[in-house]
Amino acid sequence: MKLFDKVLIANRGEIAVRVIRACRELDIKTVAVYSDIERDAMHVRLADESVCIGPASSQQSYLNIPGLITAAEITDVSAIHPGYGFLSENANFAETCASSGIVFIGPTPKNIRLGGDKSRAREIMKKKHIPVVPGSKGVVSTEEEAIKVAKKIGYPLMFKASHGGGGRGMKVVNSEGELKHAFYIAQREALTAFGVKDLYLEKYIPELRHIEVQILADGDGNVVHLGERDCSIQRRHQKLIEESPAPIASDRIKKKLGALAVKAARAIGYRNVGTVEFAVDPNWNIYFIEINTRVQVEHPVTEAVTGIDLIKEQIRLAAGMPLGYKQSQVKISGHAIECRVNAEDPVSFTPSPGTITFMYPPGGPGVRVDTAVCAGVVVPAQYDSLVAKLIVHARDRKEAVARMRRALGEFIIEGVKTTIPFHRRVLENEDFIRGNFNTSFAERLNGTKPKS
Ligand code: MV4
Repeated sequence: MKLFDKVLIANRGEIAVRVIRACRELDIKTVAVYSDIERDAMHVRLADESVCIGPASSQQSYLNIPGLITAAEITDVSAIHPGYGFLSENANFAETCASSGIVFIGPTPKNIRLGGDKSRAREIMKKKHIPVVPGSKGVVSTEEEAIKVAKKIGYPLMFKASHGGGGRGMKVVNSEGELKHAFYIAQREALTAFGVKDLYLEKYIPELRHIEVQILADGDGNVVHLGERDCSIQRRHQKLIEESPAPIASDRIKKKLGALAVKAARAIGYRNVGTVEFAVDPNWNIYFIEINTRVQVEHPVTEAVTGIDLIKEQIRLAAGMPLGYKQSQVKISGHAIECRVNAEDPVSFTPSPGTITFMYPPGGPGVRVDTAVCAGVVVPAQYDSLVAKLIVHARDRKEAVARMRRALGEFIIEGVKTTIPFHRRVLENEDFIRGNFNTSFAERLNGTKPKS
């Protein structure tokens, strides 16, 4: 049975290439879309057809809903895959696809809306007895209300934008004296960045591990999890290294994370591919943080340890196929690590766009490189700076670390600065090797944050 005849990929770069590969293996024809400056991009060359959707600016191309729907109509596709970023978590886009008779390869608009409304998601999880960080009941609309909540939960605490994401619009408050100012700053930031000023409060957890669980759900109430990923190595909310399983975590903690994620997905009637994000404190207390309703950049580490192709599953589920396996059939095998190679200065992380003059990607046993660039290609300044994802898989974490070190040693990119030297330093770090790290690790390594 054919899932779809033809799919349009509303994205660019390595994720567009990744989706095209899945479609080709499923015998589905592909349509790439591109902006003026990406006429010769790899995703355009690899797709069966392509359509120019506008000028370089994302706003006028990859985020242009009428342009994308028109491209889908003239190429007669039956579905659209949004990738990550851009329109992947835009409920209006998912709805527009549906009303145009096009399947949106992702969760329902309702799922996406709830994922985007973090204070409401928090309240739903509380009702289902999923642990959340102590904080406000729903949004805090006034400074007086915030002070009242703060008196109850204590300092430090954190304002978060209800409709925020990726860590933007968050403000730590250390005392009542700071609260008023932080409230108005956070409110203004939320309004300008997300168009909604709503804030909620949470007790601030220092030194946390960011651990997320991959879930799959069909429309018949079947939900499975595919284990967890530790994404604690990040800087300014940009993840840099992810791995699966989570290092050091006991089997009991991993089981608990998986069960909580499945419970969370059921609580909201989730379908398709998603991620439940948790904060894990130094005492291994687990708190629900938010739910991400897209396929994530770091999905390959989960693919490596489960052997499951997440993009194919996404497409199958969107076509209405039931989940093909039960939880007991999901087996985690070995250990996988991903390093994000960005065209950025490896110390300051400032973008380094330009022409790649030479590139030699690593290979050999257990090595995967997801990229859409090669020598001679321009890394544009207009989009995110990710140029390649280097993923290794080995029998255990020790071997995965050695394999990643070996692969990073082989990787040559010239013409633009990259984060490869940063990754080489991390892979030699004693604390990283021991699995002893949290979200402060990258800043400390670069000397920008003292050890408390
Ligand atoms: C937190 C937190 C501490 N306490 N929530 C960042 C991403 C977003 N999804 C959730 N994030 C956090 N939520 C509570 N209650 C710490 C983070 C966080 C973080 C905060 C400030 C600076 C860097 C950070 C890196 C990772 C996570």
